[in-house]
Amino acid sequence: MQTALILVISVVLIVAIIWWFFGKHEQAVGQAKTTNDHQTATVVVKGGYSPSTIVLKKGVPATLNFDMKDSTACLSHVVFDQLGVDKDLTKQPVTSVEIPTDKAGDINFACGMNMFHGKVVVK
Ligand SMILES: [Cu+2]
Repeated sequence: MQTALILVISVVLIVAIIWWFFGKHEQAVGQAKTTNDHQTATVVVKGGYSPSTIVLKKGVPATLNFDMKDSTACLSHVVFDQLGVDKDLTKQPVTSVEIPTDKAGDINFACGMNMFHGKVVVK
């Protein structure tokens, strides 16, 4: 009887772990604030990017502010491969990145080790 109980608990744990790593978690989408024909959005960096998807309006100059709240080396840099941007976020509390919005599409960003990902959607 006890063996059966242990088996059940093990299966529940394994399923929970698999869900945690591979499950499709709800991802927050951030909208930019637009003032005087300029849009800004803030991404909080703490154990990942929050929100991890930011929607920007096409044709409106945009600034993405990375609010650094993480002290791990992993997230110390943010890299925009498509833009050729690699910023050190540890120099100041908030680091701004100018995002070109002249054409619609996705612009991906990641930590320096390519472990955490986020994207900017221009539309
Ligand atoms: Cu990393």
